Amino acid sequence: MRVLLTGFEAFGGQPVNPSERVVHRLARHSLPGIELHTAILPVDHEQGPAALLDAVEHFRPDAVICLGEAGGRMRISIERVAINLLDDRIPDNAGRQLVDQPIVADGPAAYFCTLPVRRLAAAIQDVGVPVELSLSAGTFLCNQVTYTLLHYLSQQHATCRAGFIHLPFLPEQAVRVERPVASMSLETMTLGLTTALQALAQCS
Ligand code: PCA
Repeated sequence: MRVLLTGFEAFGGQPVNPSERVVHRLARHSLPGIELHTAILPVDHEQGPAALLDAVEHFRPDAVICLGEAGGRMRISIERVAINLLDDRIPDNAGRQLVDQPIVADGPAAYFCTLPVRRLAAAIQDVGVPVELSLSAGTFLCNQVTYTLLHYLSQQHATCRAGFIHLPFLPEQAVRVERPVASMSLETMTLGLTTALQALAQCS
């Protein structure tokens, strides 16, 4: 099974993004039954979605898992839906702040992620890593790339499964935040994602 795994570069004044770290860790593992391709996406409303679609067209994966940071979440969050809305609380890394705009004019209101989300969550939980299913990927880049990807795959009538997983802060990020905030170690996140990839390969 060919899997494309993506992360995002750092944003919002943080020095790192846990998703980029996890992608780099997983790129070094070899997992039975999986041909893994990776990409790091810019936090940029134009270049981020474009880089993801380029990688999909280049690698022709059977499944895509996009990763991103959701500082403040307590668990690995497997997203179930992407909505047709951009509404930024902060600017992207190119300084653009988009408010109340559709991602695709006249596109459907939402797409469901097509990964086997419950099976992935059960597998991650079984190895002792905190995980949850989430009904909101937000209205920033993570939601935008997911919606853009699901829209593209739907237009292409592609069988490729796709979805998004948000990660908590790393401990080194949480210590920089004044209020008490949850974090998860890179080792624990990597175990969770390795387990998710193995579960995905078993579903194919
Ligand atoms: N998280 C942001 C964008 C990049 C990232 O890692 C989000 O949740 O939209």
